Amino acid sequence: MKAKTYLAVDIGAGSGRVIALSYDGRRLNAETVCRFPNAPVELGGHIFWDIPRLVSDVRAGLAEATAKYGGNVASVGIDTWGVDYVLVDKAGRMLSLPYAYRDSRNSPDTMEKVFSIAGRRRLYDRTGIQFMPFNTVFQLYSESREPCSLIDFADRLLFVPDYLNYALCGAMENEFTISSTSQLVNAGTRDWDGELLGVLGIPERLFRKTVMPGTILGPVRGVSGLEGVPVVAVGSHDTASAVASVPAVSGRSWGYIATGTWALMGVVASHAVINDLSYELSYTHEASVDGAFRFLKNCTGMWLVQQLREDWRAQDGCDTGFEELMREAMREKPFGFFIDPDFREFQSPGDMSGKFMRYFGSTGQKTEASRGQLFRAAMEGVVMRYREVWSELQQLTGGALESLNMIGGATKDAMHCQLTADALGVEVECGPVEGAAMGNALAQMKGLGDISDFGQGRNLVNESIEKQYWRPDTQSSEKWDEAYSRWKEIRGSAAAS
Ligand code: LFR
Repeated sequence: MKAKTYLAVDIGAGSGRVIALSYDGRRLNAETVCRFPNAPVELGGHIFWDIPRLVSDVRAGLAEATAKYGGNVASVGIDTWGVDYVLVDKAGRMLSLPYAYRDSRNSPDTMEKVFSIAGRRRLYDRTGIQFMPFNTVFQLYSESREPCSLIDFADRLLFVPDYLNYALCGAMENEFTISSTSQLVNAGTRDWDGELLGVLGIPERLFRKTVMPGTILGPVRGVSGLEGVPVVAVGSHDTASAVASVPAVSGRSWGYIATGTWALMGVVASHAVINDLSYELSYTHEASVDGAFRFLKNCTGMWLVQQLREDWRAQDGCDTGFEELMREAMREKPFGFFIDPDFREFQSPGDMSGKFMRYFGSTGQKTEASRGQLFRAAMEGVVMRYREVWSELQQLTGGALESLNMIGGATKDAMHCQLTADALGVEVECGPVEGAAMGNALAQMKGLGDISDFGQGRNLVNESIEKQYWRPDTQSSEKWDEAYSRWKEIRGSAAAS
């Protein structure tokens, strides 16, 4: 067959990429066409996403891909991070740049206010979504309390990928997986929760019935050479696309970690698991590309080491690469320092090394640490949390998990993969690195009828990539057990202080 190319636009909270996924009838081959930065802009003490810039970078990236793949391009799909949104008026004009989810507006205080109106337990029982201060429900509540709320002028709410689709082809839709990140979709009806919206005073007119991944939205406009090529709604939430790419085909029940700035760890569940335990542990039920649930925990991923690197770049005026930093960290002794990666202070950008030092001080640890030690503490903290989540998942699924797949950018880091295997004591199957882009392409293929279902998609990814396997070092398991107990103690003391 003549090769077909699906263009996947995959944008994270730090950068975006256009990736060409070429299919020759047997394998799907990923090639990165271009990358562009995605940095929030600061205005009036708040941080916002620079949407006009993203629109022009996406167009430029697609034009570059078209120059290379020309007539082979079958379709285009866009995925991004979750929760953030654009409000548009009746004429389709953007009312403001969207707040970035790490903005200080999104604080636990707002969550408390929403709980006092909607009820914490009721909110969970209806949506099954993990409580995170930046969920759209809390952001919209903040907006509605502004003295001059943009909601009054808004006709529609479009999540960031919905808006980019609109800019590219003129279709204004709310895609299902990205909508599910809002905490406004009912886990039972799988539709917008009208009662919840009513209680919170958020107008229902902002939302439309969601469309599923694979829906053809309309032809590309304004990119020369691509006119007429369809834009397909994909798993527009990057994590939905990433999870769609997990090449789990062994028949064993599997869990996954979708790695990047975040680490999303969970299972795909056909039914919601909303009960006392999932509520207490605050597990999420975002939507999968095929309408099932991504029952998972949002854990802090590479964010901490990205921020440490950023600090040091600012201090030194030059950038040290990840490999170099990883090597420095590997030379340090294990378990010298402990941090809780989900500690609240660590969630906002800036001065991460200072924040680590203050954390060490307040939890009775040494307050002098080398860069290698800081980096190592971040990585070990991240995998300690994986270990905890893995055991919670076993509990929540009745001990059913037999294997673990890790996908996404951070599977390139040997240290990360080995530490994960060691911390969990399980073999970790890694790949694809380009998880979100591959999953994005699978939804395009589904929409165009090139695969019949997403199960076929997993098989295709499995045929297309070289997986890597990381086995736990059994010699060190006792040391990990001790360190894990110590890590929990320290985390407890930080929470108490
Ligand atoms: C990962 C991700 C997570 C989401 C976070 C914020 O890129 O999409 O799934 O919780 O970003 O939107």
